[in-house]
Amino acid sequence: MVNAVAVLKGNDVSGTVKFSQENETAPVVVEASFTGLKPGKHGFHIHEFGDNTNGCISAGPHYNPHGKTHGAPEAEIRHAGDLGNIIADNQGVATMKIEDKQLKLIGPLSIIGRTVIVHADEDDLGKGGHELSATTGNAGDRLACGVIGVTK
Ligand SMILES: [Cu+2]
Ligand SMILES: [Zn+2]
Repeated sequence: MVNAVAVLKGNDVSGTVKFSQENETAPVVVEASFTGLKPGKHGFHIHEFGDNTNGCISAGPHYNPHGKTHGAPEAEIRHAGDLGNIIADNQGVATMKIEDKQLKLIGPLSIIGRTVIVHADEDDLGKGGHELSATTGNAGDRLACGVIGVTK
């Protein structure tokens, strides 16, 4: 079992995202909770770099080790880092628990040391017809980010 955690901090938004993977072939369980969001959907991704030197911008593009286009979490063609949207309630609170088959905590494609980001806008899952749909889902600004680290 490998466990990892990211603590996200932004101006208004904060949250925690926990990851665990039982073994090399098991899906990764992702458990996220956020406060301070605007009600509605917010793009939620793993970005390539664990670098927050210049804030969330330094985390680079979506983690995409297989050179694919942006997509929905359940799609075959997606970035490995594409986790879709989290949905905030009227109090700005969002919680989510999913299992993901493309993320890894074990092996050369591990996401440990990379960055989790929550965005201002909805991720259109590649289907919005915007010029950014195929790369970012047009999810807008990076509201909060945190680097994924090993935990017990
Ligand atoms: Cu993102
Ligand atoms: Zn993507």
